[in-house]
Amino acid sequence: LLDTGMLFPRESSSREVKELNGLWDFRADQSPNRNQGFDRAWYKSRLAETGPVIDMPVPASYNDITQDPALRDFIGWVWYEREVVVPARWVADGGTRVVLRVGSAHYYSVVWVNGVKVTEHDGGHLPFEVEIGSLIRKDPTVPCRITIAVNNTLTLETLPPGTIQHMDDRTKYPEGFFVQNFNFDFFNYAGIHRPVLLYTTPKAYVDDITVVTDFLDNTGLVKYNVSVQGAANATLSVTLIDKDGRCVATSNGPAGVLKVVDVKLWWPYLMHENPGYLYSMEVRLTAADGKSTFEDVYSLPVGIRTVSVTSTQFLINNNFGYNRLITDRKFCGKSKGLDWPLIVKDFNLMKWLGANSFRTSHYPYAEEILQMCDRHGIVVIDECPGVGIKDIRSFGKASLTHHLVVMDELVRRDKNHPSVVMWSVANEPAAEMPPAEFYFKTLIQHTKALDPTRPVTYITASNYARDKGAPYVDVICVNSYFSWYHDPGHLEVIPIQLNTQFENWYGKYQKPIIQSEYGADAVPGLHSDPPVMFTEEYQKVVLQSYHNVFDQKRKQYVIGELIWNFADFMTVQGILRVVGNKKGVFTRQRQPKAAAFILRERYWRLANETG
Ligand code: GCB
Repeated sequence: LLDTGMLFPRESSSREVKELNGLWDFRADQSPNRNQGFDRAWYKSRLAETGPVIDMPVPASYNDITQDPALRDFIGWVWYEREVVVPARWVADGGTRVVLRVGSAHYYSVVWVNGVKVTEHDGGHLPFEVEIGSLIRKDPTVPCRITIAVNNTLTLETLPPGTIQHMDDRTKYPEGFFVQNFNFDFFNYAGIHRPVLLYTTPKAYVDDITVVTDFLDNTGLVKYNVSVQGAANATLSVTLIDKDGRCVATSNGPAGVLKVVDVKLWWPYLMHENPGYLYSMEVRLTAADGKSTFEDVYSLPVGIRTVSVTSTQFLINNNFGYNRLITDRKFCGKSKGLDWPLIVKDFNLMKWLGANSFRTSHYPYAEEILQMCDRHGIVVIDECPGVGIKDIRSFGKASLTHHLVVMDELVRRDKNHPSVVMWSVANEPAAEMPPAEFYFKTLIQHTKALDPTRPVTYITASNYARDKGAPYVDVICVNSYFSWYHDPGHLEVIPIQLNTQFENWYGKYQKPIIQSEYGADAVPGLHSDPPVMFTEEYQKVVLQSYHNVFDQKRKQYVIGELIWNFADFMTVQGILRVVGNKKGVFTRQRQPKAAAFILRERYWRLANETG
């Protein structure tokens, strides 16, 4: 298990944050083995001294930034560097920790500070950090040089997995030609995707906080655990503050229960007139080491709610009714880099639709997005990057071990978000293969041990009778593309095939079911009546036909519907895709297709039905 916390960096009276977003120097290592940067130690001096550099924005994917197809499709190590002037007060008193934090970089990262390697990280979607105080020069006029090398190569042991295929036939391919293969269709965008920053804490500090919430009648319960580093005998005081700034409960010590009289629960959007209610839990640490006294303050937003599953229902605060307003937000925009205007636009579009939920297909989204979900009452199925586990070799021991660590990192990062109501450990794995049983049993049990409070699932597209992991999930999540990948063009098969799908799964497992993907590509502006594939009309009819079946089953055991997809997104090039996946109900530029109006009408109608 991981032995340190990964609290989101927040400013407080004891903590400062300095963002390193903006332009960094950048170079892709184009050498045949992609290893020149390491062979020639590019981290030892300024990157500009060892070769040409270009401007690269951080956070962003590098792929679409230039007009160079070689950089768009680049596989291997790329190098980022920037200098930062560290405030003198951070190094002056010796009582401050300075931490370098990367929100995420895809996929494998190595970090140097002033030419000294400080950390590496395996995994493309979760944060990592390292204390760098001892490497910062005391002379405030000497800037601190940060170098980050990032490699996007996917192997059988990465998550998602992939393989590199070398093409040695010189009558067909140029010298050194190779391709990266994988089993997912979104473009493998790469680079430093989330903010890089420096933050400080005192030497004795709050390292991690875990909250689990509950309620009894109208008393809210916040069970908390705080771990401390850097002090053997720190004193902790904990205060819960409501939105009006009133203190509603207090406690002392590293663990306890805060009791909130007349609690305001955290509710999803459109399930309550006051969705996304958050308290603020202020943790105050005091410690002394003989010479000096340290005080650290960290404030964690807390939403008080419960989540539970029965054989037919998914309940939030013991209330059934969230089950029908689900959609799915997928990265889009220019790339995968954190993009505030796009995030806010997407939340506005979700609210316009009347949607109240999404799955983080197919990797963990930025913490900033989950914070928005907490505040707006958007319910999240938090999915790890376990997409495309199709090759039997990626069910091996090394892959499983890495997958367990990724779940450790994901739960550590996201465990306190009220918006996160379920973990998804994978998307469409080859769950009928024999090793899938042990793999998913282990993975799901591990996730439940990390977090006993949330249901765990994975998203399946396997046959109900042969899926080896389904016995271990709490909720069945099924993807299906009737009249698209199966029986293309035959809309009339949807009612019968979808009914059969639900009856088979429910009959075998008696667990609630979410339709976790369904949809059809629509090239905006293409029209045809009667509908044909790829037109807006065809997409509309596919959605409507699915909805008719959902309406028969949703009062029984179908607890959610997630269209595929919120918006169009870029994919690898291939004969199935016309400049990307067009199953969005919005275009990549966030304009509605005809199907968006179908959803808007439906979601608001359903909201008002139970509202
Ligand atoms: C799926 C995948 C999703 C794809 C989608 C499609 O089953 O889970 O990642 O984008 O199908 O459109 O093919």
